Amino acid sequence: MPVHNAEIAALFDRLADLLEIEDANPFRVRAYRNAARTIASLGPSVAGLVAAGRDLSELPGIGEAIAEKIAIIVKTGRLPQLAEVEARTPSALAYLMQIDGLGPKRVKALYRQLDIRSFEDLARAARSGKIRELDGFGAKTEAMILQHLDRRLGATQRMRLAEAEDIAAALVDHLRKAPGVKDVSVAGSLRRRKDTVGDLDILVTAARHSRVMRHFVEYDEVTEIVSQGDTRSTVVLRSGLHVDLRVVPQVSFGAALCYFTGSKAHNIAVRRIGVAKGCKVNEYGVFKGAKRIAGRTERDVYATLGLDYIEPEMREDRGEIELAAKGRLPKLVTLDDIRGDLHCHTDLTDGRNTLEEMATAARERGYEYLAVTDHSKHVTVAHGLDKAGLMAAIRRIDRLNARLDGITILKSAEVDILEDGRLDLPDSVLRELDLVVCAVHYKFNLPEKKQTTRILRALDNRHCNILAHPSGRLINVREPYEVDLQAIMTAARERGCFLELNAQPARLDLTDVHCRMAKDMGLKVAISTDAHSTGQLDYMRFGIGQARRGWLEARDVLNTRGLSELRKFLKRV
Ligand code: DGT
Ligand code: CA
Ligand code: CA
Repeated sequence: MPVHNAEIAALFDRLADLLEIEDANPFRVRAYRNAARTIASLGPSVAGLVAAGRDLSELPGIGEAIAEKIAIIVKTGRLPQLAEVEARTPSALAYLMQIDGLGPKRVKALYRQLDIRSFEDLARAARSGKIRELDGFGAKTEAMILQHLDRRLGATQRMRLAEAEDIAAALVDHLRKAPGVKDVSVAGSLRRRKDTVGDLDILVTAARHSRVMRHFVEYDEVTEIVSQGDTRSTVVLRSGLHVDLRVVPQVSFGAALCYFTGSKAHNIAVRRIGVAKGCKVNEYGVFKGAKRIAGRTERDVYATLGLDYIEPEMREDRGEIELAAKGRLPKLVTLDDIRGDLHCHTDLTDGRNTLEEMATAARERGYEYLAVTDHSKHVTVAHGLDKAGLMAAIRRIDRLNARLDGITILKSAEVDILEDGRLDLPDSVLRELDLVVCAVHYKFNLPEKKQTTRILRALDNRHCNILAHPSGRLINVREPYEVDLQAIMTAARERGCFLELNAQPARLDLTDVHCRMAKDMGLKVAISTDAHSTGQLDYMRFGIGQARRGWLEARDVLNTRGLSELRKFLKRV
């Protein structure tokens, strides 16, 4: 995968930031910043230029030394010098640099004036009110730092779904190779498609006396064996993720899968239903007295208790059991229901692939349409589009649509919502688009009322169709901004707008709970990948998982509609 310009620029920016904290030569710092700026705003891909053997030192702000570093980044994805500086930078400072709004100057002040090196130093200074006394800081900044520290403590323990899924897939492959193994199934929160995962739970069925446990603990990635038994073992993987493995007999597989898929709250509620019917429910089966009356499949387990089969994503004890008892469970949306993607980027701004590559990739996924939503100018990406740039893009799309069969590219843009709620592109060009996706990309820390008013005002623009990543959270990195989503959803429905469920694994925004809220008020959700490359179109499955957790059915989702119906939904009254 070629390294993208924005990534190269980010490495140089970070290097400049960390050097600045160290009081390095300001000319050097500036040189790296200039290089970052040049690369970020460069049209052609730097990786491409290097591959073509071009001399990068011809570019403004890029000398020979930096050109060499770029070549290394393109080759390895890394900047060794940055790793060196990172290694000697106290970890608390490197962390502080990533906090929105704290630039190198203020981090340097914390380091130089309060001698903050560790997270403990930082917490102590913040709690004792020392930070607010520094020049350029205040009580608000101090509170923000404390908030980040609290979050950091809680955040490091859970892993994002996508990462856990990769790790689980490799482990499942390994387990399938164990002699005597029959079924291997992932259970727990991963199977429920929760946005983050605490640990992996895996079930296998195997012939008696199989060597599956040994095979498990001998897996390459295992760094620690916490416990090893005949039916249950726990290990820690290199990634830090813990894994519980259980070996169960075939007759109990369904019951065990139910039990270990959880959630705990769901299990408890199911067991209560069992008790009411005079049955005992556990991981070995459903029992009437000593007799096992179900256990081989999950379906049997539920059916025996008078319940319809409940999809794993719904098993949270949020009302699903009552519906299952009445035969009134929703028919959850599936990947097959999706007819197109309504948010993606091309190499015109910060995507990796061309317009045509994206369109072809969408067609390969069986889609009928793809909305290309390159960024407007305000957001800090290479080549955010102004009016002229977007008009040119529109003409390109028209030409490509005329030439391509089997897919329609919808003309769109991801338009920044400015601080006062205006959109970053004039109505005269928004009018030319098939749909407008708008989003907040900066000023995340406005008070709730202001942030809400800002977004409501954006929805007031009659060209606006979809509000992208409505809460702005980045899992384990940034909390959602303070905003009244109820008010925004109400306004969106009244105005004929839609909210997005952004399927990027770090976003998954709307959350499951918010999807449910939207469904309950009759507001449709667009499940979109925000793909920055052709491969990322496959993130759709993460969006689908969260949508299902939010009980969404095909009819609750905008992009399950065919193109002509979609167009009707995109016409605001
Ligand atoms: P996680 O790992 O925090 O993301 O969430 P889970 O749901 O994977 O939880 P985990 O790994 O602690 O346990 C896996 C499943 O085992 C859980 O979803 C339900 C079941 N389970 C665990 N402890 C209990 C319990 O005390 N009672 C019942 N009924 N079920 C339990
Ligand atoms: Ca788990
Ligand atoms: Ca577990």
